[in-house]
Amino acid sequence: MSDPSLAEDPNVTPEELQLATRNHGMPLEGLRYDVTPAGMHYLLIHFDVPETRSEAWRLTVDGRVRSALGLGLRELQALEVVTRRVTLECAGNGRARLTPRPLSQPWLVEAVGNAEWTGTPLAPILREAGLEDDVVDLVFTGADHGVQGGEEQDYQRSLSVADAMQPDVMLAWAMNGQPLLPQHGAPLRLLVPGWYGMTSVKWLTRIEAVPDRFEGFQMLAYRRRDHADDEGIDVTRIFPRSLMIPPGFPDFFTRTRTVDAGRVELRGRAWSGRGRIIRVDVSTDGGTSWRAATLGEQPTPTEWVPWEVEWDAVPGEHELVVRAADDAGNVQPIEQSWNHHGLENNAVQRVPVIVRPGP
Ligand SMILES: Nc1nc2c(c(=O)[nH]1)N[C@H]1C(S)=C(S)[C@@H](COP(=O)(O)O)O[C@H]1N2
Ligand SMILES: [Mo]
Repeated sequence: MSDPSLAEDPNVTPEELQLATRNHGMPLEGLRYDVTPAGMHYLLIHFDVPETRSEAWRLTVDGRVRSALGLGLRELQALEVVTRRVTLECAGNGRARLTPRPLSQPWLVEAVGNAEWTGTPLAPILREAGLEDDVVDLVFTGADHGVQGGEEQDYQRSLSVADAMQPDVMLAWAMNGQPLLPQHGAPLRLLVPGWYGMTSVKWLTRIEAVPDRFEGFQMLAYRRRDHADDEGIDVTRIFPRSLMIPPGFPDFFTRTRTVDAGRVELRGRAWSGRGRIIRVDVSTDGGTSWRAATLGEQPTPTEWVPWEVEWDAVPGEHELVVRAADDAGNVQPIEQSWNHHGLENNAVQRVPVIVRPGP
């Protein structure tokens, strides 16, 4: 029996192309910037960018709380202000490389960005509202609305009380020093450092405290399942990944790289939401032999780490491979294991390069 949510054909469908042109990735040369320029940051929007005018907008905090809150943007901005760099990655990054291919946003590897977000910590707001003792989850609702999997819905994700109270979880109104762009969640979004992007609800309008585990559509959609009927495991924190700044220059259509023979400086970034990056290995022969890259300093704990390694490139065709590991024991797999929605696909990056004789 064929599953209509999977494609055997390697060609993307018109529906995937439609999603891919709306939701762009970060051009990999964007890895050059410590902080990703807003227009280069990847984008993932399930439905439409909703119309949310800041003057009329209010955040409601209600449900199982002692005092419900209604907060305008100015009131939020009068609270403690924090600025934090956060590497955000979509849980579907890498999906398009799977066979069969789960039909959704067809990411290759570029669904990532490292922006500088300004906002206020969430925990004091929850304390101010006063969570009742029986609260299990906090449900975050966005202003966007649509149908997915046959179910009409507002975009909603939840966090357990313990996860929501983490000191680095914030409500953000600015990105890279500018008010949030419409496509990144204006006027306010949730930001949960270390977690895959689906948790960071954009166009946030409501936080509801509930006494049961929330099992809305977007909670069940982000479970790693071996097959359609598998109960699966919640997708939460980001597994390690490393990417390189594409060396040399590209071919327009195939993107294959050409570099001159001689000494080539390979550089890139690595990140993990599960621990500290402790190792990045680079292969210039398709994964037969590996060398450890030199890790740069990680400016803050919630963002990516720069790495570099020198390559003495000899003429011919080469495949560069990069693999990161964190101190929690997670290592990028060489071969990707398959799962039904194509989530958490952090297989090593492979970059074909043609080395031409030096000038
Ligand atoms: N309200 C709302 N929030 C959302 C989404 C959405 O479609 N609606 N997409 C999520 C997903 S899947 C990701 S990966 C991130 C992407 O954030 P960005 O577009 O700012 O990079 O937003 C998350 N927050
Ligand atoms: Mo995502």
